[in-house]
Amino acid sequence: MTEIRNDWTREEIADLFELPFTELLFQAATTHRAYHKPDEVQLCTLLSIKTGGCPEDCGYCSQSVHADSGVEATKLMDVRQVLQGAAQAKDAGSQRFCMGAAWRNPKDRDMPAIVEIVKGVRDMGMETCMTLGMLTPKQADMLAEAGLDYYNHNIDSSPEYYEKAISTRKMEDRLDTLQNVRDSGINVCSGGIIGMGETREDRVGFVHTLATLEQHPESVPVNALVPVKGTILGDMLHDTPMAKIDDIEFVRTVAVARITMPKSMVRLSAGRESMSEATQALCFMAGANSIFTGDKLLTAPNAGDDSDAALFERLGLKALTGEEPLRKEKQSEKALEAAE
Ligand code: SAM
Ligand code: DTB
Ligand code: SF4
Repeated sequence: MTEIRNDWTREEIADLFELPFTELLFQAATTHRAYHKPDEVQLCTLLSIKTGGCPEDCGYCSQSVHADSGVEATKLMDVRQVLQGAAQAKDAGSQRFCMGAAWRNPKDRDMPAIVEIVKGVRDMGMETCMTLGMLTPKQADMLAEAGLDYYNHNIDSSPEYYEKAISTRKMEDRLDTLQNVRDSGINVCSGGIIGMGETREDRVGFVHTLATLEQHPESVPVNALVPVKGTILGDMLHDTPMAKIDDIEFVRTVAVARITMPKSMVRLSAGRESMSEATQALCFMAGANSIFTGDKLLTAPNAGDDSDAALFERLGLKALTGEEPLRKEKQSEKALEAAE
């Protein structure tokens, strides 16, 4: 069995990126098979529980107040509404419900509602994931106590590229929160975005940062930049010669993440909507074994359940959860009961 290592060097990771594509894919697929069933893909669904108006200036994000993307700012959704979303996701066969808030960090006054949401979704029998920005150790402990299964907090890129994409916080702030999450006992979900104009070296640094954490994140989302008009990076992609990420380079990144973090779930995350089926198939071959389903990510469109069902059929893939989807009415009833 492929050994789990936390002592990867940048050179070793750069060498993996340099392998002939067929060899890289073979190594990644071999590693994948040692820890996962290659025909099973985990289905996760996203819901933005607090959209827009975020004070951070992440250059890719439609929800930043610094972007002119037209995304309307909302307040935190009420519990009942969130549970309805979770019920729909469960009916559609999703295993995990991931909830995102456009915050730099949650305020202490937000925590009781967040705790109630975690408990409610968990009671419906779904895995819960939240991404709320930076957390203090106390907040992480509160979420752990509520039963939160995963916390998503992306490092997004290499330490060097990070400060080019975001100025309002540092990579170390991100790593501190990841440590707080780890210490609380919640599973860690951390990945990043490919195609922000970073170099190959940055992609090496990005994988290196994750693969040398004391314990690898249990989930590693690999997003392709969704170029949203009105964001700095989105506009660069639309209006200047900054090239869209090459599909083969994207697949290489997935493969290198798989080889260096064999046990983790590698999620083919944002950006699937503009990816061909052939590229997605290569990502699954390279070891991606998780996706976001449903027709919306947080604010951006996603591939949608029908096209994913068709893709799974063509590729002979199946959803990781063995559970039969419940009837809509039945599940919604349960969700509403739980909210009362
Ligand atoms: N505010 C919280 C935070 O930043 O951690 C949670 C929400 S934030 C939208 C979650 C992640 O979505 C970001 O870390 C980033 O990796 C990803 N993301 C945001 N906008 C994106 C885009 N346009 N394309 C691809 N990924 C994006
Ligand atoms: C992650 O790595 N990707 C998801 C999730 N974690 C929260 C978010 C993708 C956001 C895509 C852009 C949008 O919908 O606004
Ligand atoms: Fe805010 Fe998160 Fe968007 Fe950054 S990525 S602007 S922190 S919502």
